[in-house]
Amino acid sequence: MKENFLWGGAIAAHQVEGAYLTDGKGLSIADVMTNGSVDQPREITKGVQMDKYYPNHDGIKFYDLYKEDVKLFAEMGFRCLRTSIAWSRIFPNGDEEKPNEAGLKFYDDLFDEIKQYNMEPIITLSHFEMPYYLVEKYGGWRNRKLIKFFVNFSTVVMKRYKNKVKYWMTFNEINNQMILTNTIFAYTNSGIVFQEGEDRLKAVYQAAHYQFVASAITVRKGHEMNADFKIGAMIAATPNYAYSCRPEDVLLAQKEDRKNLYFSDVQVRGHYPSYIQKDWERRGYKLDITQEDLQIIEKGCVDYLGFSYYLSNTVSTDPDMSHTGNDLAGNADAVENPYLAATSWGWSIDPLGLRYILNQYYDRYEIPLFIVENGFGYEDNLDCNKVHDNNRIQFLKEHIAEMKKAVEEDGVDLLGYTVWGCIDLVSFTTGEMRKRYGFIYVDRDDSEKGSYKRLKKDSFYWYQQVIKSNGDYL
Ligand code: BGP
Repeated sequence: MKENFLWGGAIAAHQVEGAYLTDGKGLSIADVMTNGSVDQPREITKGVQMDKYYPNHDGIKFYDLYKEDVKLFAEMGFRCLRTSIAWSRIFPNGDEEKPNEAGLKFYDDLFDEIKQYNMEPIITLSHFEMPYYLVEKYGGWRNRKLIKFFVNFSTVVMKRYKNKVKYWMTFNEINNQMILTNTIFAYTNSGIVFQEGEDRLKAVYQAAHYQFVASAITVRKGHEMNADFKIGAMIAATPNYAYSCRPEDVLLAQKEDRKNLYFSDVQVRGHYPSYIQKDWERRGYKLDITQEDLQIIEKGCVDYLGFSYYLSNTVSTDPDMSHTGNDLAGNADAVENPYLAATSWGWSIDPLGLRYILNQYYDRYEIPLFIVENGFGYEDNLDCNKVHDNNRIQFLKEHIAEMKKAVEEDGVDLLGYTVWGCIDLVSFTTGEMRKRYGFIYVDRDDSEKGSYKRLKKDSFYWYQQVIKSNGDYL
C-alpha cells in the first residue's frame, strides 16, 4: 500500500469509555440501552432503571485505562486510531451554550496520548451517543433545533482540537436508520422513538435531512477553522446482491442499495438525488426542507467517504423463498446467500464484497475513501491466558487481500483501514461483551464481572506484522 496508508483500529466512546456520569458527563442515549443478545433486542428504557443492566455504563473502563490501551495500539504499530467524542461529556444536556471543561480536558489528554506515539486521531463526532436530554426534551432529530445544538458541539470541539485532529467524520453509519424494522437504529442514529402507527419512513427522512444540514455546516465551519481538515461522511456499507439473474431481482438489489446510497449521495454530491424526490412525491411527503437548507447542503460536501463493511446482503422477489430479514440490513427481502458462510451472529462472511463496494463507491464519487470499520465478532475462548483467534486472522487476511486488489488493480484512492473493535468492547447491536472483535482480550463478561485486565491475542502479533510490512505480509 502507499507509504502514508493509515493502518489502525477503531473504537467508539460509548462502547469503551464507561465513566458514564464522571466529570460532569450527562446521560447519553447509549446509557439507557440494556444488554441484549443475538435473539433478544436491547431494551431502550426511560432513564436508567435500577433493576436493569446497562453494559455501556462501565464499558471496558477506557476512560481510566486509556493510556495502557493507547500504548498497546502503538505497540501494534497503528498509524491512526479512530474513536468518537461523547457529545454528552462536552454538553451534558446538549442545549447548553457553554461546554463542560472537564470533558474537553479528557479528550485533550487522550489526543495528546495518541499523538505522542505518532498516531493520527480519526474522530467521529456523533457515534450513537447524543445527550439523552435532547431526546426527552426535543424529540431528538425530529426537531430542527438539533442542527444548532450539534453545530455548537462540533464547532467547539473542532476549534479546541484543531491542532491535534486533522481527520473528522460527522454521523456514524447515518444510513442505519433506514432499517425501520429494528427500533435501535433510528434511536441510535437520531434519538427517535417511533410512535404507535406513525409513518416511520417520513420521520427518518426528516431527521436525516436535519443531519445533512448539520453535517454540511460542520464541514464548512471546519474548513474555515483549518484548511487542512479532512471531514468525512460515514455510512454502513452493506451491498445488496440479486439472488438470481431474474431482472426483477436485479432491480430489487438496485432499489435496496439506494436506501444506503442516498445518504452518501447527499453528503458527497451536495444535493438530493431525483430517485429520492420521486419517492417523496409518490408518498405525498411535505418535509420541512427550505431553499436555504439546500444551499447549505450544496456548499458543505465532504472531503472523503468513510464506511463500515461487515457483510453483504442477498435479496429475492420470490415469495416462496424464506426471507431472513438480516438485522443489519433489515430488509424483509433478504435471503440466505448459498455461496457464503456466516458468523454466529448471522452476518455473511464476504471478503470480495469489500472489493465490490470499494469500486461501487469510487466509481460513483471519485473522492478518497476510508474503511473505518471492518471486523470479526466472535466468542473467543481464553485458553491458559492465550487466545488463538485464527478465525479472526483469516477473516481480516481475506478482507485486506481484497482491499489491496481494489487499490492496486482497480485504482481506488483509499486513505486507510481501521479494524473495528481493535480491543474487545461492548457490542452495539446486542450490548454483549461475548461478541469480541479485539486484537486485545478484555477480561469482562456479560454479567459485568471481570478484572478488566488486557491480554494480547494471537491476532495482535499478526496485525503488527501486517502494518510493519505495509500490507505485504498477510
Ligand atoms: C457498527 C457500529 C460500531 C460497531 C459495529 C459492530 O454498526 O458503527 O459501533 O458496534 O457496528 O456491530 P456490533 O457491535 O453490533 O457487532
